[in-house]
Amino acid sequence: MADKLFKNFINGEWVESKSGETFENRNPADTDDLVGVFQKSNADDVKDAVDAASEAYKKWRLVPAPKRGEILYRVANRLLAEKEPCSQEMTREMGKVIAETRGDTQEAIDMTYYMAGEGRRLFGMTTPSEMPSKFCMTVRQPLGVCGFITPWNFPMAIPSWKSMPALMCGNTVVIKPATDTPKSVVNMVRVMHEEGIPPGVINLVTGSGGSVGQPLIKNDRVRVISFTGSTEVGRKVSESCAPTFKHACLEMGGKNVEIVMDDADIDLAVDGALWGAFGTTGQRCTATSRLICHKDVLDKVIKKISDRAAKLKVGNGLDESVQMGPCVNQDQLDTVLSYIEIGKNEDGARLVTGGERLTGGAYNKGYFVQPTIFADVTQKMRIWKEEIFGPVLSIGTFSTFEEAIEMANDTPYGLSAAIFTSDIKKAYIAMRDVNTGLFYVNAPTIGAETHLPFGGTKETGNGHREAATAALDVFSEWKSISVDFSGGLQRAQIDNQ
Ligand code: UN1
Repeated sequence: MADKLFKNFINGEWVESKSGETFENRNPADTDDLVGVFQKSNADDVKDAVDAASEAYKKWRLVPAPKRGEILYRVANRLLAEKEPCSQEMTREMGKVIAETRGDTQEAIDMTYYMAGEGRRLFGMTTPSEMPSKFCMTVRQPLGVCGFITPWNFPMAIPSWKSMPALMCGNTVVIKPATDTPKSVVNMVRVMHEEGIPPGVINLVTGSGGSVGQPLIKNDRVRVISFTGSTEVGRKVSESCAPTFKHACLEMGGKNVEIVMDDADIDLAVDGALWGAFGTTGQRCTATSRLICHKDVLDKVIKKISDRAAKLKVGNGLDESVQMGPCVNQDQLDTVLSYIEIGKNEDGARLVTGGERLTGGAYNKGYFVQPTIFADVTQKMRIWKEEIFGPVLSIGTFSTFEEAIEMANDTPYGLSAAIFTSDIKKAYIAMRDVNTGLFYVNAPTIGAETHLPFGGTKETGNGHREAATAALDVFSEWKSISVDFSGGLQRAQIDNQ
């Protein structure tokens, strides 16, 4: 049991919560499998972590960026060396299949190498002054302590998207991981510590949103909150940050669409929709939850995708032959099942495959549900409009390309969209007119790469982007510096006229 007890990480030490309480983390594919016991932390633990991060900031911000980068290179190498055990554990705590958790760990490795490279860039700019003998430049300055509230669907990748750029810019960090997936963050933080991130620079506090997330958001010394989760919670995070003008970077919901034109490679479009809708059991912000097909190819697409979905092997993701794992927990399963009921009762929607919880044998020990597809879904239906975050795909149809664009944009969200077509003109028009932060041509809505900005429009985000150099803008502020070496007073906008 002792080897299953995991602690908070504060000021370079593994420590128990002041509350003395713990919570269990169990495998959603087999609830007999206890992944670990974690600290049920409270506001006192958060205070200790923020104190440590504030103190460590004084020194870390002055460490030369190339040196910070060298540490991150070592962290990336170590994550690479530990990719397999980290991925195995991630499948056990989150449920997604092992090929996908290897992808998740890889995404963390990619992000760490990418940000390590920024150590020798972190470019600002120089620009001419309007006056003689005056030099103008911009530099990035860190903000201080950053607080992260991270989701369970990408247990290591998303914490890395936030941590690596924040540290590279010279900030210090307190992370509150999702209660369903703390082990992956424990693994990442352990590696960071062992490879030389100094005490206090990275801190980890496990526990619920109410008792850890809230005090973190409310703490005055935390200058940035980066949150990934639902739009509903994101709105509250934003409101809590507003009184102290704390920066809030919010990555929230999606209702992503794949458009299939009549000139598309249909098999490729079906491959894309199948992977986009049922990869990660549909539990990605980028998941394809709406598929809209030109009326001339609709029947063909419905037949092919429902045949393929019905054959997907659902089970424990540690089995390499399994193609779809369970929902992450009982609540998520209940939400998915309730949306399936809503779909069954929507006037006109037609269930074409799936629609049931999987039971019997090993299924009884997990939160398994069949890959589910509804056809004849129209824009008024709840399964068209609301994010389900599970393996449920809604198929609708259109007659004209203009209609397809209108339908694609008919959502409060704006994360990801895809078009399958062989017409380059339509591809470019869709690229221009579909209002999302991510757009794919002849590729599924999921699968963003770490060196491109990641985030969404409308109610998906609040204007920030994660990943790529865009992430540096979240974790630094520009300082514009002017050096006058003329020896005299030069008044801008006046003396040079
Ligand atoms: C998410 O679902 O929150 O683009 C992140 C993708 C992944 C990241 C998804 N690289 O699907």
